[in-house]
Amino acid sequence: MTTAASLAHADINNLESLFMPFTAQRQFKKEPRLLVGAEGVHYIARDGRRILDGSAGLWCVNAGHGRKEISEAIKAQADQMDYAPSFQMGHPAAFELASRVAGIAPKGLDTVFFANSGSEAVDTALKIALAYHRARGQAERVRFIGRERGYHGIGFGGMSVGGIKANRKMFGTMLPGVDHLPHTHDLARNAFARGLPDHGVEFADRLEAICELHDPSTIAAVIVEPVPGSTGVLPPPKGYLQRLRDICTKHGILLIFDEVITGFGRVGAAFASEAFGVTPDMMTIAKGLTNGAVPASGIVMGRGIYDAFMTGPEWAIELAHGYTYSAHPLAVAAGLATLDIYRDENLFERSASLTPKFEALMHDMADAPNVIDVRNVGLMGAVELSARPGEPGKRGFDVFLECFAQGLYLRSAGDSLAMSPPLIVTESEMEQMAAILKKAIATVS
Ligand code: PXG
Ligand code: PLP
Repeated sequence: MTTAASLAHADINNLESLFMPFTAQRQFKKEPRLLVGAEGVHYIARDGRRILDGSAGLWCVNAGHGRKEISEAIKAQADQMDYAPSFQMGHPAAFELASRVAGIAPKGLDTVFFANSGSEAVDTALKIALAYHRARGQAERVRFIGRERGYHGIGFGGMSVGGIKANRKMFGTMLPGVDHLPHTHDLARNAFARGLPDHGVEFADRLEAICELHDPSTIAAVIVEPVPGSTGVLPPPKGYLQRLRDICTKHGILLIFDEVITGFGRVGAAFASEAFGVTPDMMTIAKGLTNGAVPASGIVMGRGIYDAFMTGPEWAIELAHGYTYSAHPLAVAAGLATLDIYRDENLFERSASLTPKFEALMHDMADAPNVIDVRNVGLMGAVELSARPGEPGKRGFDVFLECFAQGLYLRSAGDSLAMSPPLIVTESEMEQMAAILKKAIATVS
């Protein structure tokens, strides 16, 4: 039997067979950072050290690690029914999870399609947008508008609407018919803003110009993250998201919020759309849906979108799209147990109530060396360092390595260090995290 102990001592003489995702793997394989256990807000490293998890894994372990309620639900489901086909068949818990998600989603978003990753959710949302317009006789709506510095996963759709140069430049021509809004990161006017910055609502007006350029009747959807996470936590300027909403509504364009990171309490409410009071036509969810325990994602949409497909003969498939593992029983079991924890422990409210302390700790780093910005909203925040000349991202990476050496795992995004602790974190654990980060910034020159 494979035990935790045997896993911890698995053969690491062969690190070469694995091609690692988004990793500087030659550096990694020289000095591997291996995790073998996790509990609460800590990882256990292979050398036995306890490492604070400042990023909730990859922004997904919102209820903290080692939740028995979740692992037991997964085990029970695996024993009862390991797999069930999701095409032309169903299992009850899938319907239950959809209605539970609808129950916490903003009013009007009441129908859920399941996929397995954020990337799949994004590509699904884009396909639903195209098919929705076509079903309503607007087949000419084929363009998508994304945003610079946006991250929407790595499928061809998500990469194309995404706005991260490094993620695109290796991969050729992308989807046709995609344009991008400007990003809203404005250091000159908004550096060290607390919460939503005051300046930049007018960045949304670029959408009007883009609509004019392409003819708005050719645009299917606009997709943005309410708060871009991967490019270093960029809270939206006050009024910005509402302005995007108004322009989309005016032109009959679907507005998609990619809530893969911002969903499930990250910004002090169930979803960012609730926190900011702006409701999209669809939102993509993943990560916190199952606390990261089993891959799962979804697209939450208004009934009007679903109904638009319910036209042909009743025996015919209405949406020619789906995944072998849509609503996988283990993922659904994990999702239901996760939503129970969020409810029973009031974790979305907890995120909101921890926000002032988190904000203070983040902004306390403003006077550390090389810090050019601090940003925060809810329990997501970032410290941005100036880039070393000719080495963009290297200083941030060095701080990441120093933090890990000092007992803190967190994400570096270029020269920004992003913090997004599990929502169960205590104030004193947040203090420990911030102290390590601040010291690491000072140590790494
Ligand atoms: N949309 C958004 C907004 C995301 O943040 C995805 C889609 C894609 O999800 P999947 O499950 O396909 O990875 C994401 C994922 C980081 C980091 O540290 C962020 C993500 C994934 C891994 C690392 O910035 N976001
Ligand atoms: N490739 C092949 C050969 C398949 O048969 C399938 C699904 O049946 C897929 C890819 C898609 O896999 P998934 O449904 O897990 O996305």
